[in-house]
Amino acid sequence: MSHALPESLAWSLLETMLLMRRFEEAVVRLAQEGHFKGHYHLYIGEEATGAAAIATLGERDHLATTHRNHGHVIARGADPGRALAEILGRANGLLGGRGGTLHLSDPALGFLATSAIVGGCISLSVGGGYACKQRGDGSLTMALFGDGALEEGVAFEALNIAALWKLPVVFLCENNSVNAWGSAKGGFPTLNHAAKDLCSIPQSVGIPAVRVDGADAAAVHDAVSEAAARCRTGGGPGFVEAITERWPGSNPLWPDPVTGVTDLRMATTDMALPQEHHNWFRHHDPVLRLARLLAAGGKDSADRIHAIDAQQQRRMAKAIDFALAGAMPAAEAALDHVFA
Ligand SMILES: Cc1ncc(C[n+]2csc(CCOP(=O)(O)OP(=O)(O)O)c2C)c(N)n1
Ligand SMILES: [Mg+2]
Repeated sequence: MSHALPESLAWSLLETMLLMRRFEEAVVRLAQEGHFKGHYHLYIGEEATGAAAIATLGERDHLATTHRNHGHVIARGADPGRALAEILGRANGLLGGRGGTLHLSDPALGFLATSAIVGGCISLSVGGGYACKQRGDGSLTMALFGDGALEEGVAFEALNIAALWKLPVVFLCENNSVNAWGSAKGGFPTLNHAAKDLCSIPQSVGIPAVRVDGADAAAVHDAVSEAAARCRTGGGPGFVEAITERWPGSNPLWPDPVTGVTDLRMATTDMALPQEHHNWFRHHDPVLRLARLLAAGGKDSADRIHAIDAQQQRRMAKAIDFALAGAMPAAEAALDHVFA
């Protein structure tokens, strides 16, 4: 694998990842201010995986995702205002305010129904892959799921059928359990699996599987491109395990923005990194990591990074206004879309 991104791709991934990051920073703030209720999950720490993987997809491809979906929907190009409005349960949201954070998706962009049933998206993606194969147009379906999803029985069945029928499905496992507290320490639930090597699960049914550093956009892009190319030429499914360090704010049951609002000067200048969460800032924050690589280009590159960020922050400010201006769904619409 080359492990280097073409420069224009690196810049466009940074742009996507910054929008994802600023989006999540807005979500946690709006939650804390009481603009929506209920549990939610942030994608902070996993941006390089979703951005790089989704960048390999074409218009006709499908995606199926999970409870930790915000970044996926943004990376696929959904309108951040309508996505935020959906999380706030507003009628101007992507799904009319009926899906909320857990089912956030944009059907017009090829998202099959997003499932917060852990493992649900894996089986949906097999149906999507079957449809792609029937169409015979070289399209594929990508399943984006957490490591915990591999515990579910349906995951093994789905891998087996995809392998038997040589379906064009890219199974992207986002393993965010490195340094996760897990339920034992009072944190968010994480993986309990007898298999210590998660790649051995797809490999047992003959699906090629590779493990990459999920905070390295180039490594993810290489691995997913290879799996996708095999899918598109009839070679059957592929599996990529992208490993990321758990963002400290996603350790407690309720997200807590412990690392603050991302300050890109940590990548573009030699400013001292905060003592607390030093390792996160230095080694694991995928946005800072890509920004550091690009900032190595010198002052013009650093200026460009800040300009892109300012642009994404302006986009998010408009998105927040749009979402907060949205009305709640009308009471008389409560039974719309109810089939039984
Ligand atoms: C079928 C099912 N069982 C249990 C849950 C409760 N639950 C929600 S998230 C979660 C952990 C999921 O871990 P993983 O798939 O790795 O996703 P992560 O949150 O780590 O991104 C569990 C057990 C659920 N939503 N669905
Ligand atoms: Mg997980």
